[in-house]
Amino acid sequence: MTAPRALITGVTGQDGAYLARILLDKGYEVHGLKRRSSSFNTGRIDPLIHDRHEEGGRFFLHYGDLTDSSSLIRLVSEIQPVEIYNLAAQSHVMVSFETPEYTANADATGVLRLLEALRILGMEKSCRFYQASTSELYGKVRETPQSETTPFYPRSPYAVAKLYGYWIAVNYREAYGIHASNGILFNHESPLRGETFVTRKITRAVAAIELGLQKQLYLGNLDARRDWGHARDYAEGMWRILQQPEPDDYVLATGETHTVREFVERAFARVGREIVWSGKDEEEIGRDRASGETLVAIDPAYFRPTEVDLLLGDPTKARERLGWTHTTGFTELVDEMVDADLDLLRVERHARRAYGRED
Ligand code: NDP
Ligand code: GDR
Repeated sequence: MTAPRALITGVTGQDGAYLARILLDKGYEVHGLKRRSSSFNTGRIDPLIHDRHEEGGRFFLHYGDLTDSSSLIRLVSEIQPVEIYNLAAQSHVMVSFETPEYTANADATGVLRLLEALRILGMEKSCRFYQASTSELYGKVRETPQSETTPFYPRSPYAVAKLYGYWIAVNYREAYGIHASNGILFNHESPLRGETFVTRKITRAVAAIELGLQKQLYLGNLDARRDWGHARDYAEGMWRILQQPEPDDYVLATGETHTVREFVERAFARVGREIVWSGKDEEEIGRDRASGETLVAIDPAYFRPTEVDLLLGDPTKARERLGWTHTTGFTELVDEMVDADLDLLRVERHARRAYGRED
């Protein structure tokens, strides 16, 4: 029996790396779209890359870009996937305020380009489509917990672009009968999370402070609340969404919310430090109770022009229809990320010493 073929855009990102592994384990032949970069950008998927000179590999990478229709049409035509997971995006909310036009091109029009590729190639009935939608669509809080029926109110160029992506997937489903589904995923993190998202920024800083490589951590809004889960669980949910006989839209979330401040506290607790807060607003600081050292301070540069204050998802539909539920809770997630960053920084420090770059 030939292996089902999947195409993952954004395969070099956090979710792409987890999903590629899950699909390979399920017996798929996995094709990933990667962008050209001046430095290596496959660090997260290197363990999956098979030497193409050897027999038996089921994981293939192709150059392409969501802003380049012709590359998308050519790739979809050559690969003939039965499932496309569209994970590629300029995914940083704060960066989207600096690059709004590019963000719209990749995150909104990029979705249209892929769906059009399916139509142009006559693959409306032969290929299922997953769109990486987001809890950022809910934006300005009007009801909690947020479910598939909660109205959207996006609060950033990123979220507005994703709103287009959401609706164009729904429209192509209704207009052309494409099996296109949206996963409305709440924040999910892991040791593979990009270093500029708040969770990874915190766990990396905690590890660096613990190893004496950094003195302080500067953050923005400590009061934002997020529903944080583990990326591995959410990648499994993406696959389950595409296995449904009918396309539909699903919230994946833990149903628990925590502040950025709580994340900081747990991350430092993992290395045995207790944070005591004092001061207000931009003057607020977090001190180590034992030593009195200031470990956390505010840098207003990280405040966003418009913020999403509270995200809390209701995953009931995913639980009932997909049998999906998260398996990693908040504390376990934070601890895993801190431990992984400690390991990583120890290896980096060892390498620097070995090359004589550090005493
Ligand atoms: P990452 O930022 O880790 O990965 C994004 C991926 O998209 C990378 O592979 C990146 O390539 C690629 N990419 C960016 N722009 C383009 C482009 N123009 N053409 C082709 N590829 C491009 O994001 P995550 O893995 O965390 O998220 C995956 C998807 O899910 C994204 O669409 C994100 O918006 C969405 N999402 C994420 C959530 C989360 O909490 N993680 C929650 C809800 C939705 P490169 O490696 O070269 O930069
Ligand atoms: P988010 O994730 O915007 O929710 O988008 P991020 O981790 O960037 O921010 C979460 C919250 O933390 C606050 N914050 C900071 N954020 C960053 N990045 N850096 C800081 O120093 C800092 N200090 C405080 C933010 O203001 C915010 O409230 C993520 C992305 O993965 C999106 O692609 C995805 O769609 C959503 O999650 C769901």
